[in-house]
Amino acid sequence: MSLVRATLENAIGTLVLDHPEKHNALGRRLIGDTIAALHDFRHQKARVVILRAPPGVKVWSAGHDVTELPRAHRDPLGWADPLRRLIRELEGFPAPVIAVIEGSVWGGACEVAMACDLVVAAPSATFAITPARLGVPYNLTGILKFMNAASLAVVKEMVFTAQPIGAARARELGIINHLVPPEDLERFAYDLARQITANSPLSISVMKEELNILAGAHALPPLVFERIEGLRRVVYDSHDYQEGISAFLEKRPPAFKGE
Ligand code: LCV
Repeated sequence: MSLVRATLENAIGTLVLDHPEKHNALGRRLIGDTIAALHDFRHQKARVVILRAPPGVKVWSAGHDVTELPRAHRDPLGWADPLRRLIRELEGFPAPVIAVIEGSVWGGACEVAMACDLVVAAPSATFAITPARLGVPYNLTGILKFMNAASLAVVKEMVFTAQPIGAARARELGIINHLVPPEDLERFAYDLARQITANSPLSISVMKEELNILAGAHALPPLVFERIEGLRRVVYDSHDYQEGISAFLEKRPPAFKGE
């Protein structure tokens, strides 16, 4: 049984993340179902996709499924990781994806929301970037996604504290496009979608790709890239990484030693 519900009407695809038992934790099954639905929408030439959780949820997504993270000595966010694949699918989708958000958004799910083209959120939405809470060395394209969504100072605060920020502040900071009362959220999102479907899908598709290419256009000398990857390896090879994952799974606060 699929962990997502996908419908298509008037060229607007609706994709509902629906794994409440794990708060829509982004595990390989949920991500696989989401990617399959996106492929289906692409085939059916959807002109907009709305990505949401069921109305009224307390948690939009709890982020990467921590139980599926490697326990040690492997990059937890490597190229083939399901979360990385989902991010690339969202950015590569040939039409705008609108994230409609109620409830809390954690870790990699923040990147998913920011990989969408527009974000419409209710006042209940919160956003927490959590790698530091788990001892995870986030990957470069993910960090760049955050930097394209907020100022450097804001990204540093969110990454270093791992604390949630609220919807009103996220709106102020431009992380979300619109802050809408929950009772108006659905109508608002579909009105926005209809504004987009009324325009040229070819023109929008190429401008989405241009914008994403330019947003990711940061020259990085191979030496610097290799240094970053070496530093990230020190982290995911560390005791702290294993402690962060174990503490989460054992439902206790982590005791990081900095080694
Ligand atoms: C697996 C989960 C999860 C989960 N994975 O309900 O960005 S990075 O680098 O950090 C990246 C690696 C990443 O995204 O990591 C994940 C970051 N996510 C978080 O830190 C959020 C972790 N979850 C929570 O803090 C709580 O679950 C929230 C606040 C979301 C909801 O709390 P609540 O008390 O309502 P539970 O914690 O009881 O969760 C219900 C079940 O879902 C599991 C959790 O272990 C529990 O399973 P059991 O019923 O078997 O105990 N769960 C929640 N989040 N990310 N499993």
